[in-house]
Amino acid sequence: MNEEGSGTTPAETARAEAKAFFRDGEPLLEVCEDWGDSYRILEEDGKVLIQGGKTGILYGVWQRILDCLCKRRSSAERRSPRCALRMLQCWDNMDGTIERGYSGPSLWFEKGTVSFDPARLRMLGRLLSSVGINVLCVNNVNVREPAQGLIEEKLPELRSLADLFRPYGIRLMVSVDFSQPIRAGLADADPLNEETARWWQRTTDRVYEAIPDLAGYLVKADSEHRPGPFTYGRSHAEGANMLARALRPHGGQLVWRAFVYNCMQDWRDDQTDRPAAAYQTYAPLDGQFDDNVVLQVKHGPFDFQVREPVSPLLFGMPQTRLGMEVQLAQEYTGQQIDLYYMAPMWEEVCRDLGEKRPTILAAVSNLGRDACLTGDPLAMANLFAFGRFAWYNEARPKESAEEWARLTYGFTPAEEEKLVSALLGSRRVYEKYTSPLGLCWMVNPGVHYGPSPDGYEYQSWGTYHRADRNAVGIDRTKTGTGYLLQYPPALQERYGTLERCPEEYLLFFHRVAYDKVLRDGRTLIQRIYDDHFEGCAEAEKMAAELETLPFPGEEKPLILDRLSRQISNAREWRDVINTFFHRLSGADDGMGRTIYP
Ligand code: GCV
Repeated sequence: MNEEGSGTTPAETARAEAKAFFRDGEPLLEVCEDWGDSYRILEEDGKVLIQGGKTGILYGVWQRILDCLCKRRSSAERRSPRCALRMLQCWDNMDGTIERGYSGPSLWFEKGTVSFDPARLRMLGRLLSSVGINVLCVNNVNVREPAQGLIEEKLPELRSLADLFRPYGIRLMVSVDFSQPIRAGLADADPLNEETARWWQRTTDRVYEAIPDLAGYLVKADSEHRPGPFTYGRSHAEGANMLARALRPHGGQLVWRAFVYNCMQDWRDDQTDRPAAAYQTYAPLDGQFDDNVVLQVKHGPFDFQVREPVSPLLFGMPQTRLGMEVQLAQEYTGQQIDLYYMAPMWEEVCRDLGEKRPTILAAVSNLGRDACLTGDPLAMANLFAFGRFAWYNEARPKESAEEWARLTYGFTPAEEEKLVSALLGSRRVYEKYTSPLGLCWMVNPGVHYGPSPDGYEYQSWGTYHRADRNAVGIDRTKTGTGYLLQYPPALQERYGTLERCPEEYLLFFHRVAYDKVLRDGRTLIQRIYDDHFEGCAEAEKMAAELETLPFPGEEKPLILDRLSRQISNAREWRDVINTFFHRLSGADDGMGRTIYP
């Protein structure tokens, strides 16, 4: 991307981008005041007219550019985004580190201050707006000093970021600390204390004087030791509404995360079931949140595992504005070393949600200061696909992978086919060598990369598979923890019996004996062995295919390095997990392959 095209309003940016890209054959642009993010592209007698709202006009220009690069006609339909809020949430700390970041340091924080290369951030603004992102939350949800200052003494620094992204139709959001009034000298942060509410109102008024179009606040409360309303015996509706009311006069949104569970569980306690926690906390509060609150729910009930069923909370609060959170940062899914294209996961979740498909989406960012922005250049496919998924109802994983590959590399059709099929198969391959059949949490604790079958088994995080010499998995049906009952009846039916439960979720919902014969005729233990052997072999094959592709000079070494690390990782997973189950079960592999004693 070059630097041309940065205007002061999105419409000016749209004009500059169109001029720079189309040069002589510039399309006509017409701003329709009340169209918002919508646009329409009309082609007649060789002339092109793009009509769009104040931000929609920019999306229209990006789409026209994309259509031209993909050598296809533009649709004449008026297009509106599926999601009004298409948020990228960055877990950047002000010391420059990124929680769960795999792409180098923060692009805008360094040594406790806001510090950035304006040209690079303008490039980023173009990139994000070109995929349709319209909200950027700049700091970690775990708000630690000095990030609290972003809405106080460091407000001018926050403003410099907002000014920079505004021309691209991107509004800033900031993560705030629920206990922040205490930092300012108040006795407590009780949401029902009028002093607390007044403090937030004053502070928020000042924030909006500096940044009138701030999208709002993001809050992680009472989660993993963060402060929250529970300290004062208040509900999360009371906590969220107090903040939402400070934002309301300014049109701001309060995004409240529903990632609440007991992270101090005793592993001996088999009654507390972490996946059930969010629903237990929030479903009773349905209808109590103000209408500028968004309750942001992770797509699965655990925490971005390789495969999880859809979170039941996404069905359970019809009177609440719900947003769904996905994670582009590959915390549990290969850390931007192993290839893992995520769009098929989102499609699967939305398929199960049916008409409850969310219209507010947030993604945890996978960006950093690395030259290619995403550590692994191929991880950019996830950001692209997320933007398309949030904007276009009909965006499909395959289509997004093809578009991204075409726009990025301009390969021959055969080469493009290889890349797209690697992307589309990558999730299943990763799942097979790490955690097939709904196994979760066999990662190394803390870092979350590489195998450690018992690493989380005797810890306080509620993360158990409870493998013993006879069986593995947790019964979450009504004969077990009862978690299944949080789902609507159709999903209870689907997940509730061994016969019907999709195999990918088997050990998530059921406790199964190793010698149980599964639907495909193999025993559970044989499936565990087979999946790990196959996943590893498939990773090797995929790497061999990708190595033949003519990636650009600066990317090739990065990609090759990651492919070879992926193969080592896959072999380690295969051997560690198979050996773990072999030792426990005493069952030999029916194929006589090497399992280390
Ligand atoms: C930002 C997981 C991650 C944490 C993260 C947390 C969250 O537990 O490991 O790093 O904290 O999710 O989503 O809040």
